[in-house]
Amino acid sequence: MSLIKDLDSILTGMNSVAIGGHIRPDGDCVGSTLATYNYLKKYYPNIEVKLFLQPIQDYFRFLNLSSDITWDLSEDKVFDLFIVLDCGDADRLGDSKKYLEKARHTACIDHHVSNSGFADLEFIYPEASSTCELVYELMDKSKVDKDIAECLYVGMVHDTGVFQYSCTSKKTMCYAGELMDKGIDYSKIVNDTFFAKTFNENRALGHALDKSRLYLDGKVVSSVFYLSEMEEYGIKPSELDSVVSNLLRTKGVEVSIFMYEVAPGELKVSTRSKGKVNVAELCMRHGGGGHERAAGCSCRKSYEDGLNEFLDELREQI
Ligand SMILES: [Mn+2]
Repeated sequence: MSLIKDLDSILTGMNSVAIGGHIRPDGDCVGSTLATYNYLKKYYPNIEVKLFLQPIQDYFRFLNLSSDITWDLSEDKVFDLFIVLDCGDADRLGDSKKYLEKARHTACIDHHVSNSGFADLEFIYPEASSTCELVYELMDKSKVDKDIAECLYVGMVHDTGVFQYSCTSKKTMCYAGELMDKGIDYSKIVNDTFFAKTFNENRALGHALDKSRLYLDGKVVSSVFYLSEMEEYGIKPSELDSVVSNLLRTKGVEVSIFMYEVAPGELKVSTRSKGKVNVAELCMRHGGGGHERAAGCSCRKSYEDGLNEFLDELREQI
């Protein structure tokens, strides 16, 4: 295992490179892989490069060369180098892992605390806000053009909750400022990829907030959404992603809980904390997991019974 000095140094002598990220790619995963892909396409035209990712959200499609992303894994190819980005575990690559296993060289650029160290070349810093921050650090900054800057900015915005979460550092802000200098439409990027919602999503969010109730002297807020309501509002469960963080904005609240039905009799539980309560521990006791301030699990009881269990456990901590 050795440390990556810069991106250019690991590309010299390579004829074929594969780039991959985690399954169900988020903004940082899409941004870091596409930034690297654009860099190779522009400055290393002689390298054959492939970018393997599962289908991405429509709002990331404005990024340059996003249409080159493929999940066609039928070719039996041995790449000179496989670059893994924003992925702490080889299994989270999904089926593209087979190219990693056969590649002559492997590199990993990542910021997950849990990274198991599976590549020959590494650049892993859990304190970094995003993988995009690390990718920018490894690139020759004079070669970062507007297309690459847009990709990197998307990743930083998404993994910091628009520069809000505690992972945001002075360095993050400095890098973001340098990317703004490349002429990107930073305001549009934030709105279109992070805040914008469909009309139905917004109406459903309003309904979920309207149904919310306070518990434990106003320290916990909770709401629920059933399949019948999703049908009524014309939305999918994945379009309720922002409800739980919106609930947490309630003044005086320490923990927000949002449950939504994913199949008859099965609720998905999503929790957020402002910091006093470790919701990862709470969800782990119910077979789930996550981070201290954002975690989830499943519930096969009624909403009322499930919520009462959580409240009993939270009562001691709050
Ligand atoms: Mn990330």
